[in-house]
Amino acid sequence: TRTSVVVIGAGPAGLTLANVLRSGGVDCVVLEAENREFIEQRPRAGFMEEWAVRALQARGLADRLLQRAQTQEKFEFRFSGHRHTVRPVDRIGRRHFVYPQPLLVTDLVAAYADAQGGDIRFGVQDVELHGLESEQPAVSYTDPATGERHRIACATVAGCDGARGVSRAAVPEDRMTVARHDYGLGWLALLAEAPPSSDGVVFGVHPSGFGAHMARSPEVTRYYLECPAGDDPENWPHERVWSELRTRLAAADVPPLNEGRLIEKRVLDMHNYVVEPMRHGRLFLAGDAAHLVAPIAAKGMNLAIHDALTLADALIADAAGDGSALDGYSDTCLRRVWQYQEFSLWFSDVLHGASSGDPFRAGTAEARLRRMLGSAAASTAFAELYMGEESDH
Ligand code: RFL
Repeated sequence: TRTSVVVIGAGPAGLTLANVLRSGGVDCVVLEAENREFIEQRPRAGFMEEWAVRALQARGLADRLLQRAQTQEKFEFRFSGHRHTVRPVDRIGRRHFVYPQPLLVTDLVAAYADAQGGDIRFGVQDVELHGLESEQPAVSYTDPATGERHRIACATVAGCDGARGVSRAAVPEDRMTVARHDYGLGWLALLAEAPPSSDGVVFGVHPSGFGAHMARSPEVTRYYLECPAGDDPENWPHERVWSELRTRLAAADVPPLNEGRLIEKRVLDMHNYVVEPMRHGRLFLAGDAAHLVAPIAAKGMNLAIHDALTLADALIADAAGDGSALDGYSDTCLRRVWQYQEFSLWFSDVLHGASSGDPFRAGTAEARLRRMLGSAAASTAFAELYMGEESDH
């Protein structure tokens, strides 16, 4: 077979790219290692920045999202027994949309495969990339049903296969740099079958560790607890989780937390990386395949969507004879990526200083918090980054 673009990976990056390419008249094939049910249920992100929602809306990809997503207009910091509310919408007029990633993935698969009749192959195995530095690259894979190898010739390969994919590994080591940062700590990521206990995000900054509460839906709430990197989720039985959450999210005059069954419990080691450039020959990397940003500031999916829209527009222009946007793809994306990485690092210091065991870090972290809460300018600057940079998309 032959197509213009082979998209490896059906996460937010690959699916956004495939939808926009197809509407723009560029044919593509999507290869996904998992099956459809699996990717439509994999729990992950929840916050979408407003520009991303508007950009998907402009391309007809946000109908269900706009019907179902809640918006998040304020968040709260709790420390030293007090609560402090920030309302970014009052400062910069932007809000977060709360839309769980599996719902977005479900909508994007339906828009591409069902509504547009796009070609997406699930459960593919042993994906390999070929001839990336030639004019005739190709991608091969094993069909799980028949065990046969297939090869798709193409003009462009889009590596959208996430942090553990194969695309990045296809780039020779001396052709890219990988910048890494390890926070040296973990977050226990929890989903509780319990209604939210607050109508916004709550960040608990506490000497025994950071804790967070994030509404996901009327029935489900996401919580995070700072823990040692590499910790075993089995060390966190139900009672310990709820007792730590009560401690770390405590403040005067707050209602008790709504407790419920824990339906997800996994430890995320907090680290970041950035691959530069995000291109090698005819391979373009997008989303987590190119850069991982620890979920501290809820940026990963938003960056994935930004890359995908930038790449889709550039490939459509390239097909029409204008390759300049494609040449600028990596630089354009990396500017936003580094802004968001820097913000994550800054925010991590604020959230984890109190529990670092280092009184100097604890002091400077509290100073940052107080500045952010006490100064309109500092609070606006925070809101602009937390709510996400504006975009032309
Ligand atoms: P994905 O979503 O990982 O999709 C990659 C797809 O590629 C497939 N794949 C392969 N397919 C074929 N062949 C191979 N060899 C393959 N290897 C892998 C995979 O099965 C998968 O379907 O990457 P993408 O599209 O770049 O999207 C990135 C986002 O998923 C990620 O950045 C976010 O989930 C990060 N994140 C958050 N981002 C936000 O913007 N806001 C949030 O609130 C937020 N919360 C989170 C998060 C990530 C979390 N985890 C689990 C790390 C909360 C958590 C707990």
